[in-house]
Amino acid sequence: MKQKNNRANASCSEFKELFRRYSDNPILSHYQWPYPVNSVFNPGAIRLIESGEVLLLARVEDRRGISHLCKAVSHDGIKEWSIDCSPTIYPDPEKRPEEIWGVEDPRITWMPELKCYAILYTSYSQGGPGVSLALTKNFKDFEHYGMILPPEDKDAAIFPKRFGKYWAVIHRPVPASGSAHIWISFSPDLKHWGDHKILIPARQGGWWDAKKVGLSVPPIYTNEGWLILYHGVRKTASGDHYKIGVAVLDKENPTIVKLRGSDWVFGPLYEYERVGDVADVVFPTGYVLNDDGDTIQIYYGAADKSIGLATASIRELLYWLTQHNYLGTI
Ligand code: BMA
Repeated sequence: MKQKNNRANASCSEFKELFRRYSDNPILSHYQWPYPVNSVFNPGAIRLIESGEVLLLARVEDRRGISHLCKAVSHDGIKEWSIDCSPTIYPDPEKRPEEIWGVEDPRITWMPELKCYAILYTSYSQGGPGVSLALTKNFKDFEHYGMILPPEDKDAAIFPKRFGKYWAVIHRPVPASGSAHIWISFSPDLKHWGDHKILIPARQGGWWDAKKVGLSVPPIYTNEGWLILYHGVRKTASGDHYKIGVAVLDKENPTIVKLRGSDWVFGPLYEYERVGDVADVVFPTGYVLNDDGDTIQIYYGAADKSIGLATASIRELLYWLTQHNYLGTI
């Protein structure tokens, strides 16, 4: 029982948080927006290939309750954001009926082979939320692929490379009954998706990630494999509580989960994370890697209202995982 010994040996003073919040959180909120909106949260994030600047594509909920995506760019990804004066990706139900109730929660990946950025986002259709794909080179012109995975499905991101001939997407369908697990699917052309497999199952019973799990930020390439941050949702008498956990997938075969942490590593703590439009939510959707090749800046929605920033060390997360690995679900 390696896990038990580790716990017994760790004194309180040795405990160090793996995610470290920026002292001036939240870094972006609806007060800063150049036009009237209800909330700004769950942003996709990417370091721009040409300029090295950090681009966030925030989910912005307007005062009708319908979301669009709006970009904000900054040199250091912390302050002095230059925010688009109007929506960057606006739902267009005439061309894309699946977007009738908005577009939400983007995840961005740079695709070296295609020389463009891939954005996976939730389209809120009359049949429920599904996963849509758009490609872009400049975040001004977008090639829309439409809904690639039908409702109910969300929390999707694409890997930056093919495995053999196939692109791979991680996503989270919701079944009519039972638990909602994280899945992986493959496609030869980005349009037709198959070979669907459960990747990270929700645990059961009293676990923090029982019943419902979903991918957070896009998969992070490391020497040990693909580092995955995911959210777990626990149903409580006072509503759903969101916490963040970590796992590692095999580098060459991402259907293999090598490590999965037993404990959550990040959860709602401060007022801006505990009080908002939805209480007790931290919801990371984007990260950028810093110049040291180890520190990641993680961007997260706080209580479905504003955007927070936390940093973590890939090395520390991987080491922690080796000490807290538990692949079971019971
Ligand atoms: C999820 C998504 C997110 C939201 C979260 C917490 O299901 O809808 O957009 O941030 O719930 O409300």
